[in-house]
Amino acid sequence: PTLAPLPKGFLWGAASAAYQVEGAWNEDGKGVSNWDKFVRIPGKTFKGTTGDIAVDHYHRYREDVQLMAELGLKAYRFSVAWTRIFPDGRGKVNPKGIEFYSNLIDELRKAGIEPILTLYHWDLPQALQDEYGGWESRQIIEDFTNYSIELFKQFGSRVKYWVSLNEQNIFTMLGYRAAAHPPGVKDEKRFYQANHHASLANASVIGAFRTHVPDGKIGPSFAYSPAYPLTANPEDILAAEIAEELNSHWWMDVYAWGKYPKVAWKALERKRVVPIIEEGDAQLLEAGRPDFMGLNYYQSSTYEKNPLEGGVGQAEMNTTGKKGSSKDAGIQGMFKTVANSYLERTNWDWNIDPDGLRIALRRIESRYKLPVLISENGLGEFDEEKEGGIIEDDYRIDYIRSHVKAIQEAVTDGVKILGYCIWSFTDLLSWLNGFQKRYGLVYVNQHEEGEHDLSRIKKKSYYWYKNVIHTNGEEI
Ligand code: GCO
Repeated sequence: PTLAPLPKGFLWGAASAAYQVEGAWNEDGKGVSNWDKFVRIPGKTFKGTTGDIAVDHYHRYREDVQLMAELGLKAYRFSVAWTRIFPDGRGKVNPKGIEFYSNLIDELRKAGIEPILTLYHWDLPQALQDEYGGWESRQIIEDFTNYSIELFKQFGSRVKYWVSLNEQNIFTMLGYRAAAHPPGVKDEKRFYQANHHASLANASVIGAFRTHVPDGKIGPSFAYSPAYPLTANPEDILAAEIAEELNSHWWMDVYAWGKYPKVAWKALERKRVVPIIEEGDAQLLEAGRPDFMGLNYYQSSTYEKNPLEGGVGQAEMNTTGKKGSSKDAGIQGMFKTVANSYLERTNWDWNIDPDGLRIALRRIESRYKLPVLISENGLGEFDEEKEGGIIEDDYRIDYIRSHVKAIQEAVTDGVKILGYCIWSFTDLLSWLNGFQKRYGLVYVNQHEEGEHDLSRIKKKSYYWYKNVIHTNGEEI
């Protein structure tokens, strides 16, 4: 069947995050973030890599925007480092921080590129962690809201697309359940409580957005990995349903409706890990309905019944599969994550499943009736620079092509999709994997060791994507 054309004005984009690209970690009055601190703990990251320099976007943003313009990019998603705006998380604004993002936004707009601003992509001011435990305190709601309002006021007239929290499910799981990210905690109860505060902060910011940027659009970016049952055995089907509830609806229902899924709530109540809900929380959550669901899609997840159900810690945790993520400590004893033999896998052991993107989009449409902004999708691989500065990443082209096709199918199915941001524009620092895992359309000569001059080289995928944008997806 013929596929419906993508809407005019479709936001063909690419994305990044402050900590992963900027560098300049202690310049121009920037405060210390939780990541600045965490990466200095021996053994936490690949070869001890840090984002101190990252890919030096802070100093090279003009060159980077120039490359975006040449590509014909319609949108660029980036995040603001909270510590550049409020070095200690709150208090006095740092004018140099405002200046940097203001210049970046102007540069993008001059090039006809729509800025998509992410308020929080994991780099929390360390001062707030030290003072009151960051996301574990309800004080974070007020501080995150005030920081966001400052950005709404500064940039609201020039930026119309905003992402509130990036992958709340991942930063809370890896930070509080798997101890792989800061603050390095492994505790179910604390995880659910910190996550509840993050949901409240998210809703509070969306509420404030309505007053400050009435003509803008805002939503969270959720790392959704749709759940499949391994077989038609009803026990596997049930396991996949429970996984979908606990790993996805637990967040997306709260975003869309301000309510936790009831069946999952009951299950967690029995395990005594549900968060404490205070008076007024329900109203706050309900007032935080987003304009779109931001979807970060990398792969699907397959489940079977856990034969040891009721035991503790046997099942593997489902995140979007971040390497170095971890074993679960009990909740997912209700199901077991397994490999899907129908799907190929990347060198980082993530499955490649473009149909999963279509399924994810269809499920969001059916359940939440919200438009979707695909805020991340892409392929992390080892790229090799050949003689003469050539990077032939045909595997990335194949990956993106199949996912663009899935988007076209989903549009044909009736899903409303605002845009598609490839993760990532340039190569960038992988939080835990250094510079060996590359996602960019543009190669950056940056390595953990050896010579690196941070020069930018367009990959084969860059040229390919240029034509995709130019033909609005007709030639893929
Ligand atoms: C990595 C990860 C990241 C994430 C992104 C999530 O390797 O560090 O894949 O790049 O995809 O930060 O929003």
